[in-house]
Amino acid sequence: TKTVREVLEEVVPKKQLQLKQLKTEHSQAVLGEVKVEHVVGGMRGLKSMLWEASVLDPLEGIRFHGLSIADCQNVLPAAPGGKEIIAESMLWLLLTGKIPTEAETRQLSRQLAEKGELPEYIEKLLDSLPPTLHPMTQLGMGVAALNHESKFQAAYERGIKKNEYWQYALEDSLDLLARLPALAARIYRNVYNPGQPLPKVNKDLDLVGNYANMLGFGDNHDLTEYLRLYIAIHGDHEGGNASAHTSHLVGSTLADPYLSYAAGLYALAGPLHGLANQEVLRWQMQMQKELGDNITHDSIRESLWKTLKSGQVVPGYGHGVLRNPDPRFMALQQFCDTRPSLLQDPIVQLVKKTYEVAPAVLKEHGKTKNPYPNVDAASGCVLYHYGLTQFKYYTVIFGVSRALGCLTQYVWSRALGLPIERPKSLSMDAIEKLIKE
Ligand code: FAM
Repeated sequence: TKTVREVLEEVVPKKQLQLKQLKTEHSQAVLGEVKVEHVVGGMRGLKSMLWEASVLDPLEGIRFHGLSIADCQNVLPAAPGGKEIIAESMLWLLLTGKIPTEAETRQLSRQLAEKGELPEYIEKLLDSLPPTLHPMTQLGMGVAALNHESKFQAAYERGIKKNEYWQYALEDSLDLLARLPALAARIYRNVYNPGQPLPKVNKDLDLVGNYANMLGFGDNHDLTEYLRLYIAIHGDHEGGNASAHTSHLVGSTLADPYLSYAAGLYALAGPLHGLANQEVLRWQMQMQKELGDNITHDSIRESLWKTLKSGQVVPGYGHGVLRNPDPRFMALQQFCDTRPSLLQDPIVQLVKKTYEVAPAVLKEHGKTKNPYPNVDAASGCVLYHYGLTQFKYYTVIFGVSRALGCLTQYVWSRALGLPIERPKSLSMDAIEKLIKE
C-alpha cells in the first residue's frame, strides 16, 4: 500500500510537465476577454486562476478531477460500517487525482489520527478566549497559531530549493488537517459545554468519526455519517470562491499553509459565503416562529417576499457560478429522504417546502442570476435535528471541510512553482482613459 506522498511523487512530475508544455506551447492562447463589467463586477466569470482539484460547471455543478458528487458516492471508500464518503478518501482524490483503495484510505486515516492531538499552547490559547468570541474567529486564530509548528516555514528559513517546497507543504497540510477536528471540537466544548471532558483522538477512527466523537456525538451514527458526507462534499468548489481564492493568494506569497488557510477561513466567515449556513437556519426558524401552525406554500411565499422587500437576501439561494440547484444541496436532501426521522422533522420539512416555492419567487423578483438553492440552504437543518443546535458553530464545520481543497491547492501551487499573485488594478479615471484610447 502506497502513502499519499508516494503517489504524489509519481504524479507531480507529470503535472509539472503539463504546465511546462502549456507555458511553452500555448502561453499566448486567448481564454476570454476582460471587460469593464469584470473589473467593477467582482471578476465574476473571469478566467484567471489555475486550480487543479475541481472545476465547477454552472449547470452540472462541481466535479472533483472529473468526478461528480454521485460518482464520488459510488467509488470513494466509506468508513467501516458507514456508507458516506469520508474526508480521507476525498482528500486522496483531490490531492492525487486518483481513487484510493480501501487500504490506502485506512492508512491515511491512521496517519492523520496519529498526529491529531493539539499542542498544549494551542489548548491554552483557545481556553483563554472569551466564549462569546465567534467560533470562526477562534478557529482562524487556532489555525494561524499552529504555524508555530510549520515545517515549511522552518525549511524556508533554513534555505531549501524551490522544487522541494511541495514536500514540506504536504507535511504541514497533513499535520493541519489532522489537528482540525481537535481544534474545532475544543472550540465547541469551550463555547457550549464548558468544563466537559474532551475525548482523546481514537487511532482507529477516521477524521470525521473522531470529530463527531470529540463534539460529543460519537454514539450518533446518523449524525456522524451526515458530517462525513457534509465535510467531503464541501471540501472543494474550484478556486475562485472567496475562501479558496484568499488562501491561494496568501499562499502565493509563500506564507505557510497554516497562515494561508487561516486567511481563507476569515473569508468563509462572511455572510455571503460560508456564514450563510448559520444565516439560513436563523432565517428559517424565524419564519417558522412567524408562521406558527399555518405553514403553507402561500404563507412561505409571503414570508419570502417580506425578506426581499426589506432589502435582504434570501440566505441559501443564489450563487456566483451555479445556474441550477446545487448538487451538494441535492445530495444533502437525498440523505434526508432516506431517513424517516428527518422527513418528519418540522425544520427539515420547512427547508424542503421553501425550496418548492423560492425559485419562482426569486425569478419574479428578477434580480438574482440563480434563483436556486446552494448547499447552505440544506446543510444546517439536519445538524439541528440531530441536536447540534448552535448555529453560530455551523461555519466551523464548513471550515474543517474546506481545508481539504485549499490545502490541496497549496501543495499543488508549490509543486508547480506558481508565482506570487499580482493582478493589475485600475482607477475609474484609468478605465475611462483606456476606453478612449
Ligand atoms: N436573495 C436576494 N437577492 C439576491 C440573492 C438572494 N439569495 N442572490 C443574489 N441576489 C441579488 C444580489 O444581491 C444582486 O443584487 P444587486 O444588484 O442589488 O447588488 C443581484 O441579485 C445579482 O446578484 P447575482 O449576480 O445573482 O449574485 P452574485 O454572484 O453577485 O452573488 C451570492 C452570489 C451567493 C453572494 C448571492 O446569491 C447571495 O447573496 N446569496 C445569499 C447568501 C448565500 O446563500 N451565500 C452562500 C453562497 C454559498 F454557495 C457558499 O458560499 N457557501
